[in-house]
Amino acid sequence: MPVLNYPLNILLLSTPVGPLGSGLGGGVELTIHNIAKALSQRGHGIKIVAPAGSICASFPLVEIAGELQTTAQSEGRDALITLPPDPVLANMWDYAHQVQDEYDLLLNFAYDWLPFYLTPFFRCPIAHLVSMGSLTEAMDRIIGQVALQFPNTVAVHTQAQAETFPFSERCRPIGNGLDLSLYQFCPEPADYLGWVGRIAPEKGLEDAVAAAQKTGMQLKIWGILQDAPYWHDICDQFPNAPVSYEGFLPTHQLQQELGKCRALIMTPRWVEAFGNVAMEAIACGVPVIAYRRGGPTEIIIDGKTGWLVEPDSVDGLVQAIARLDQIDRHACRQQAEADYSLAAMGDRLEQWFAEIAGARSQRGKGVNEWMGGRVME
Ligand code: HBI
Repeated sequence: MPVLNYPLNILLLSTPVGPLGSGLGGGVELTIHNIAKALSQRGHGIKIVAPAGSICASFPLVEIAGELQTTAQSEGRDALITLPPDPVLANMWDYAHQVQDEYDLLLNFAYDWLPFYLTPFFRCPIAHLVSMGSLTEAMDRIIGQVALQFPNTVAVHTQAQAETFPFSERCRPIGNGLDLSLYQFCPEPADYLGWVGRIAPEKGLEDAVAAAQKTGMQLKIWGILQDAPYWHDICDQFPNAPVSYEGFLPTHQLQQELGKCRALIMTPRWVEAFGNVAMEAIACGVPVIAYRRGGPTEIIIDGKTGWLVEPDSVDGLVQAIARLDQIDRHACRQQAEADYSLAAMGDRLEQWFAEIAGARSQRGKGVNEWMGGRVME
C-alpha cells in the first residue's frame, strides 16, 4: 500500500569496495538493484552512483573513478579510519555534494565512516541502509551518532543485525526484496545441495563440505572465490567430499541453478545481516538449512520453509538434510511472495522515508520543502 503520494528524486550511493556487477560488493549489489526497482516501479526517480566499471542495465548510472575501499570485515575491531590516496568513496560523496539539490533524498549503501561523518554537512536528507552487523568501534561510533542526531535515518535488514549494535533501538529493520519474476519456482529438484556466497572464512563453507561428505550428497558451490587460500585449505581437508565449485553467476543464471537444489545450506560464522541467498532460494521453492544465527533466522520458518540448526553443528546440518522431505517447496515460494516481493519491500521503504520526514518535521528541519506535504497519513 503506497505511503508517499508524490514521486521523490532519489540518489543511490553504492558500496566503494567494488564496481556493481563484479561480485565484490556482495549482497549490496543485489540489494541496490532490487531497491531501485521497488522504488522506480512506484514512480520515484532513481539514479545510482558507483565505482567506475560498474554495470547497471536498467538505471541511470554515474561511474566514479578512484581507488576502491578495503573491505570492513577484513579489519579488526580497533581498525583506524582509512582512505586510499585517491578514494573512490570520497569522490562519490563529492559528486553527491555537488548535485544534492537535484534530489529529495540520498540513500547510502556504503558501510564506511565517511558518508556518516558527512551527513550533517549536507542540505539534502541522507538515509543509510547498513549492510552488515557491528564490525569496528569506529563504525559503531559514527553510525550511532548519526542514528541519534538524525532519528529514523539508519536502517538495517534484520533485528538480529540491529542487536549487534549498542544502539539497536535506533536501527530500523526493513528486510529486503526481490524481483520475483526473475525467480522460477522449481517443483522437482535434482539430487544435490547448494551453497552460495563469497568464499571467505566468515561464511563457514567448510561445515557445508563436511556435511556433504557425511551424507554423501553432492554439494554445488557458487560465489566469488574471494579467499583462495581458504578454499584450498578446505579442498586439502576434505579431498574426497562430493563437492564442485561452479563459479560466480549473475542472478539470472544463478536462480536457474539454485532452483534445482534439494536445499540451500547456509553456514554463517558471523551474524549475517540478512542472507539474500536465503530469500532467493525460497523464491525458487528451495528449502534452506541454516545455522540459527543472524539474518536467516528471520527469513526461514523452522519446519515450514527450511530448518534452523544449532550454530556450527555439522551433525545438526546432517540431521536437517535427512528431514528435507518434510518441507513443502510451494510453502517456500508462497512466503517469498508474501514477504519479499518488490511491492512488499517498496511499502517498507516508503514507510521508512515517511518516518524520516516525520522526524525532520519535529526538528523543524525544513521538511516542508523536502516532502511538501507529500506524505499520506
Ligand atoms: N566494506 N568498507 C566496506 N564498505 C562496504 O560498503 C562494504 C564492505 N564490505 C562488504 C560489503 N560492503 C558488502 O559485501 C555487503 O553486501 C556486505
